[in-house]
Amino acid sequence: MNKHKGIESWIKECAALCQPDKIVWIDGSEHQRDALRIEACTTGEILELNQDKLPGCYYHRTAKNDVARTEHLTFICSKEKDDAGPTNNWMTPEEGYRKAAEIFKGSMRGRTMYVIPFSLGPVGSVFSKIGVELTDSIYVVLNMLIMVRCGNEVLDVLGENGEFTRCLHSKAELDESRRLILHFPEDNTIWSVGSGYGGNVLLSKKCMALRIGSALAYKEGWLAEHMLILGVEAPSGRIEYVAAAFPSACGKTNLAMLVPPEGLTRKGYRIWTVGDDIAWMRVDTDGKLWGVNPEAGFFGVAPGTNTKTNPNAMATVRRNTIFTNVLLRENKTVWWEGMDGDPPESGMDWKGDDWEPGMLDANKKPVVGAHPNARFTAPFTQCPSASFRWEHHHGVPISAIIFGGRRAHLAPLVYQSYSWQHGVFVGATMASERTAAQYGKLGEVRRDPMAMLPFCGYNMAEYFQHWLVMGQRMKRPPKIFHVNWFRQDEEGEYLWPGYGENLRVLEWILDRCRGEGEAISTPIGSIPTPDSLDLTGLELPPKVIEELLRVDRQQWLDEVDSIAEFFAQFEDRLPHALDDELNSLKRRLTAG
Ligand code: OXD
Ligand code: MN
Repeated sequence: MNKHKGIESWIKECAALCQPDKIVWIDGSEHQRDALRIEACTTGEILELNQDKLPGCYYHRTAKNDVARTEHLTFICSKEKDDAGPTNNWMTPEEGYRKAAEIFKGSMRGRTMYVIPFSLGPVGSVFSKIGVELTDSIYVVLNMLIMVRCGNEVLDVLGENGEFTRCLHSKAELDESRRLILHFPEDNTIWSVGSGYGGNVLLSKKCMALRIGSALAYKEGWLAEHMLILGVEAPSGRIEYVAAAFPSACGKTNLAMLVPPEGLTRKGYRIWTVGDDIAWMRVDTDGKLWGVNPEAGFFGVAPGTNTKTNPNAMATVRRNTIFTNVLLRENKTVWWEGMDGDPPESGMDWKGDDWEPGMLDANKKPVVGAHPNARFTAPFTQCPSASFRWEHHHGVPISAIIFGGRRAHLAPLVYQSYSWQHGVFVGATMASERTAAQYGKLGEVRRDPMAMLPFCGYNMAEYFQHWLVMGQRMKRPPKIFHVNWFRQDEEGEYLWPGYGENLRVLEWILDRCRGEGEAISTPIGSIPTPDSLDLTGLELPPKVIEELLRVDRQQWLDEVDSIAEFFAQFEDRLPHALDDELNSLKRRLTAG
């Protein structure tokens, strides 16, 4: 039960603003969850799926105008604009509270306000943080019960005076012109109104674990990152962990749950999933970086997921899963583009309209059954590759940090940075082609430092500086690498098979971390020698490998110009070390 006076008075304030009919505390019990499921099925907020085929699974459709994160409506509200930096939308806290309060006002009339106490990270760990989300959506409550550790046990840890992040959400009218996702790092507060899409409303995730989390991490000296964590178990039984940052919808979940290709499984390799989206990392007394996954579930992109691309995800979502904006079959199971087998003969699409394969819209474009950003929300522990270290309060030691993007050209399959500082430069200059997880033009290249562009809760120039300082604080910092699984040939065909085969690249990366594994120096970093990648059982002609690892000096010189342009926006806040790295890269590219 709650003993915290601060929570009580804050709830009163929020209730006075939103005017709910009722306030209900989420205690974390199965009994309460079941009752909420029944209530949401009765109102049509969710739909019960076929319980024989998909036990414990439910279905939800968001509003048609509310299917992805709305970065243009997402703001950092700090007193000084400079503290939000040039890459964030900014408002003063006064303006933010005033504008959002107009929308929140009376928005919960006729509705219930649910109070969800939650812990990011294992409950009670000194590394964990507590948040409380107030919401008028049962869909949000049911998702939060999967995504984070919720309920009374969290309140027990919070006690009478503990610090917590205040998260207020209301669907309000679900009107895009009255939607705002606001972060107040100086007040440890999040206000989200007018949306029902996960990335905007499961406030533990992008809003707290990343935007507010990164601001807290900067203040307190740790890292809150948009990264998966996985462990590679070698035939000897040794397990080494890597953390990897990729922009949204670039395969983080697939990589985190990787199944080794047959040859490597036979050798004795195995992957352990620690997290698929967010890593919180700290320097410990051993001088190493240790990471935890603060979440307790997966909020993964469904389209394209199948037993070939991600068999572990397919096994994870067989029960106790909420499916959002996928296709609903007549037998009350689900389907999405890129799932195994043939499409169903008919069904209801993500908009709730009748659907059949081959349908074309008014512009003669195929009508999809599932929205490209359709999602599954599933408990972490259901994943067959879930790491036994996941609940460990201390996390896992990180040997390597990997940055990656979706680049059809330019970036080779893998390269290693020359130092921590160079690695920070590699992360800071990451770029990727836009995917369906964000609004905007698909395919357009955007620079997305450390995959944190939409998630850094403060000035990104300070964030780069923070990364540089973190490196100095470690006796044995992880080595930093860059990968690109998406390089294409002239016909637009992918050169690298990806998926389970990516383990071959991870093997080389970990070899390098141990001081083993051969490499060749290039102007951009060290790439594998052709025979240092274990390609047994993979029939890739040497010419393809050569192309995958090729560094095109002219293309990279163009990249240098584009990086300089990107850096210019940070003006004199940009750490000199990054300018130095850019100059060194240019020098290496133009030398000999
Ligand atoms: C996500 C995202 O949902 O990055 O993880 O958009
Ligand atoms: Mn993400």
